[in-house]
Amino acid sequence: MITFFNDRHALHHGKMEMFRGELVPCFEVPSRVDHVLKELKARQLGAIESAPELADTSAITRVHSQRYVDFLTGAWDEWVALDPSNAQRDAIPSYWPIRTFRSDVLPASFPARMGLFSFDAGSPLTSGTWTAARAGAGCALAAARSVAGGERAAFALTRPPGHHAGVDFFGGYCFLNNAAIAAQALRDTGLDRVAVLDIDFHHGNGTQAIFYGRADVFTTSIHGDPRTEYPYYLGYADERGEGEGLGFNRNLPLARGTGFAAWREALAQALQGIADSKAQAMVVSLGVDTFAGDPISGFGLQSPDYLRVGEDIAAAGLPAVFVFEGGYAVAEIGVNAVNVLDGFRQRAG
Ligand code: FKS
Ligand code: ZN
Repeated sequence: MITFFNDRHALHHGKMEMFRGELVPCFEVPSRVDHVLKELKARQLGAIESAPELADTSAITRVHSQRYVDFLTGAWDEWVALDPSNAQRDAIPSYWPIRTFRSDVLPASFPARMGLFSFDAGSPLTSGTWTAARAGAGCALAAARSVAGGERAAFALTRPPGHHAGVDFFGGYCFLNNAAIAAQALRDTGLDRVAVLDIDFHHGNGTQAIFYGRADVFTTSIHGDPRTEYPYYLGYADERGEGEGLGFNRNLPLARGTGFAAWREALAQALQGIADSKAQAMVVSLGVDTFAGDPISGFGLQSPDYLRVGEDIAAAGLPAVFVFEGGYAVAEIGVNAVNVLDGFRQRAG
C-alpha cells in the first residue's frame, strides 16, 4: 500500500487547548504521526512518498468555501497584526454567532471572524496551521488520485486531522476536511459513486454536513453517542440525509464503553450500507481513538482488533483511500493504525 506523507505536519503545533475550564497541553501532537510513520517503515507496508505541494487551492474549494479558505490563508498574520506579542501565543476563538446572531456579515474584527469560522475553543490556530493543513489536503488528493488511477489502496498520513471541519468552519482539531477532499477528488476523477466510512471515535460531523444533500457520496460513521460524546450536536441515528441525499447518510452511534464485538457488528452494518449505495470506492476516515487506552475517548478496542478491522474493510472489495484522523494513545498509535492497513493488505492480497 502506498503512503502519502505530509512532511509539513509539524508546522501545526498547538500549545494549549481549552478543556474543562482551563488551558491544558494539546492532545493532538506532532509525535502522533511520527509514530505511525515509524511503524509503517518497520513493517514495510510499501512506498512512502511526500505528496507534492498543491499548485492551487482548487481541490480544497471543491468542498470548502472560498471565504473560509481566504480566512485560513491570512489568519495567522491577522492574529499577529492585532498585537506583535501574539506571535508567542496560538489563536483560540472566544465568541460565536449562535442562534439569533447574524452569520451572513463578515466582521472586520479578527476575533469575531475566528468565531464565525469555528465551533469550539479546543482547536488552536498556530503559525504553521495553514501550511500544514494545505499540505495535508495535498496528501489526500494524491492518495485519491492514486486509487482513481488503479491502486487498490492508498494512505494519506497527515495531521491536523479533518473530519470535523465543515464547508466553512474548523473545530475538533480539524481545519480542512481531508476525507471530503479525497472523496470529491474521486468523484472528479471519474467515479460516479463513492462512500466515506468514518471509524474515528468521534462523529465526522464535517464530512456528514458537506455531503448531506448529495446522493453521489454515501457517508457512514460509527462513533460515540452524541448524547454524551463530542461533537454533541450531530451524529444521531435519525440523520439520514436530505433532499436528493436522503438515505445517503448513516450514523451508527454506540454507547461509551462499547467493546470490539458490538463495534464490529456496527462495522458490518456500515459496510452493508456502502454496498447498498453502489459505491465504486471508499474513503476511510481512520481514527484509532476507539482504542481502550485512549485518554479522551470511550470504546474498548484492543490492538489486535485493528487487524480484523482492516480485514473486514478489505472484504467489502472496494478500492480504499485511508485518511488519518484521531487517536491519542501515542505509544500505541503506530501499531493500531498500521494494524488496520496491514489487515487490509493481507486480506486484499
Ligand atoms: C474540548 C474537549 C473535546 C475534542 C475532541 C476532538 C476529537 C478529534 C478527532 C479527530 F479525528 F478529528 F482528530 N475534545 N477541548 O479525534 O475526532
Ligand atoms: Zn476522534
